[in-house]
Amino acid sequence: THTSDVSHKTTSRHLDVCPDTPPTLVGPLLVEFETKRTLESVRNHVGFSLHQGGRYKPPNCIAKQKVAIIIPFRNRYEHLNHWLYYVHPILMHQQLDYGVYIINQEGDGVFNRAKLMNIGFVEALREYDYECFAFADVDLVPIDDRNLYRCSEHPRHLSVAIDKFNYVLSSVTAFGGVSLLSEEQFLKVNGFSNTFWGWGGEDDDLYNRIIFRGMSISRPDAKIAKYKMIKHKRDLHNEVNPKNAIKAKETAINIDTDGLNSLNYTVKEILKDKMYTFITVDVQAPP
Ligand code: UD2
Ligand code: MN
Repeated sequence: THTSDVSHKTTSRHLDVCPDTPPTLVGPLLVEFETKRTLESVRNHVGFSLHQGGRYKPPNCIAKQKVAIIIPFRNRYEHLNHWLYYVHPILMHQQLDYGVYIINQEGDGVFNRAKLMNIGFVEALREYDYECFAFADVDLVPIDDRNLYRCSEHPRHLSVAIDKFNYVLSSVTAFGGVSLLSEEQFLKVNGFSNTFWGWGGEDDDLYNRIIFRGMSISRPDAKIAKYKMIKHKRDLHNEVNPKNAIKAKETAINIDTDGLNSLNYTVKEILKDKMYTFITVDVQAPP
């Protein structure tokens, strides 16, 4: 009868695990940053399928992975609008169960990208049972949705071919930009170091940690792992720190004592939008 049909639909809806290759992918995408995008216009564009806090789950299958996207942030609102506009639809096409976490450094102290990543890892896990963590710069937008934001057997570097560098990988040990680690992999390396203040070195140190703990890194094919970087100058209070290059050579000395197990910070505010969870933190920057 009609009524039993309805109850069948609502009570015993059975979902299968999503396919390995999402059928919803489209391939190369058109990405441009000339258009001015307000947060409001982006929300109208992508907000309808998202849940509060920048959360999404594929409606017709069970996602292969639960992924937290962690974005280190301070005063890059224009970039953030572009990122949200382009990357949300990509992650949806990829059929991920995901959440977007913007970790905003409070104040004008020296920026600390790596520490913000560690904070994002801890704060995201407080909210949901994430298995995979994508540590992603706000200014990098993939231009091919086949570049899956999924963890694999080894830590994974996704930003292989960036327009700024003529779509050529800068070095075989490059690990900055967008990189993914499973919870287990991230715990194994004690996360990022917390002591890379200012620009540079923290990505190399994470790479060293991975090698030091007996893992290697993997990368998708450069033909699909393509990105555009939104043009920018070096930010104020994120000057190159020459100490960082030296520190990045001392990973073996720091890995056990400097990282997730020594992380100290204060959450100042947690703001939930449809498109993200925006967490403002005091990272205790040196005076
Ligand atoms: C490179 C790396 C980046 C990181 C950095 C050194 C690539 C492709 N990128 O990027 O991952 O290792 O060097 O630290 O290898 N940010 C703010 N506000 C600020 C400063 C930084 O939001 O005031 C965030 C933002 O997400 C930005 C990221 O930190 O994308 C990295 O900073 P950047 O874009 O200035 O560094 P860049 O492009 O040299
Ligand atoms: Mn950048």
